[in-house]
Amino acid sequence: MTMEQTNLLQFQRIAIRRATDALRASLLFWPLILLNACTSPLPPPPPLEKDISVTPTTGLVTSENGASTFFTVSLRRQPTDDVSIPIQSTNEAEGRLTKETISFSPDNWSIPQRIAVVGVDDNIADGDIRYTITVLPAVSADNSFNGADATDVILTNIDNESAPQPVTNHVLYITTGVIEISASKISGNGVASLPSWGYSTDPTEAGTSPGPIIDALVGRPLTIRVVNRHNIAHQFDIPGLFTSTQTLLPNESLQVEITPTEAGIYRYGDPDVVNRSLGLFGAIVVRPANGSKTAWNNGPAYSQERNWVIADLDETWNRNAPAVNVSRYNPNYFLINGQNGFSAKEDTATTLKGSVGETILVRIANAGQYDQSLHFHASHFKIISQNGIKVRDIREAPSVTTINVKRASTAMILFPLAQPGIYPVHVHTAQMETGNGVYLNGTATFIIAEE
Ligand SMILES: [Cu+2]
Repeated sequence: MTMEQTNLLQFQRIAIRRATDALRASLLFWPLILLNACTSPLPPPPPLEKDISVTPTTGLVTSENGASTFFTVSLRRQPTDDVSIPIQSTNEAEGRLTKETISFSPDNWSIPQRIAVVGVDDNIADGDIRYTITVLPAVSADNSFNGADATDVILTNIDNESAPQPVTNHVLYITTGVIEISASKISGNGVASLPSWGYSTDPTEAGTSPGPIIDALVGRPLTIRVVNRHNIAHQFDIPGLFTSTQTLLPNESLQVEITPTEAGIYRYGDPDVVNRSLGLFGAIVVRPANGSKTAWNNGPAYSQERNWVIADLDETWNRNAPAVNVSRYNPNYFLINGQNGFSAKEDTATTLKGSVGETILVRIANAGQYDQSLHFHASHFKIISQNGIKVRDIREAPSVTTINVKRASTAMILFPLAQPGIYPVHVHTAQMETGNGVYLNGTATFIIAEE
């Protein structure tokens, strides 16, 4: 089958001899893959923006206390007819304009116009938020101005609520638990209860795997007391933040005292790979000291965040623990945040759900023994850090559709919700898309973008 510029919109017949469930499901993804692979010709260039001057275009600040600022718009030559330039705020909850259109006539064209932008207050500790005043293409009967699209203005609205301070004293109990695997709604297959090891914050409760996400701030001391309520010895570490050779016998405890210096996601857990595979892992999320919605201090901004702890699990290890055959690890479950695909696709803490135009920071920690190559449909995205190493300049980071999160590593990506619709995120290794052989019950979730 050949797709070309000239026949892109024509349907082509494809004969399918025997459609298995897997093939039928993957055919659903076909149109998306084709759309990504094909390009359309560039439209003719719009009139040059240089005839309309906007200054400044960056560095402007408003505040939730109501502080306003302004930018100046001027024409560089006389038009033959009236020129109107529509303007819009991309975020009226942070900054608003006092007019919607800038108008120049052949008489007043030489007088620059000052455009005020006013900071808008809210009662949310949402940090300093970047927004844009979009300068839309000019409308004029003078064809040499009509469609001229000047540069947009980037502003920051300073927050006036202090950020909520996360709890700084934590206790994690090492204990046992159960991972519940849900069934396919269509076939009813896949349900299972898998014994696991995990962490709990309450000594009377079962442990979860992953353990609870611990929130922390750069520069703020954090303590975690780890108590071994399990019947064998364990250790605890946080690669990049804390190492210890101390062995915790049953009922012994260990005190972690750290002050994080770099924002990001860190994996915590048992440094022994067997104990980790049986469920002893979790994540710490460190945010910038000022609580702003940026990946790190002065780093890229986001509007929503998600944290994914992914892992693989060999059921025979979990059922026989601690007597596992270390030379035979054949994982048959692949989980995001302890959930199989059918659950993760509906879990609001996991799905990338939001409005078109939002950017979601996804922090990922792979606690498993296998690399996971995650493919995001719908949009290209930027990988902004891997294993704590940040990209120097986000603008120069390549736009990709897949990230390979290596075993025992971490990564952060910025995912833009660019177009409305529901799209899959899935792993690009066939077996990892399954939960004990049930297709689509492995590593998978959804991107859900609303208009
Ligand atoms: Cu894919």
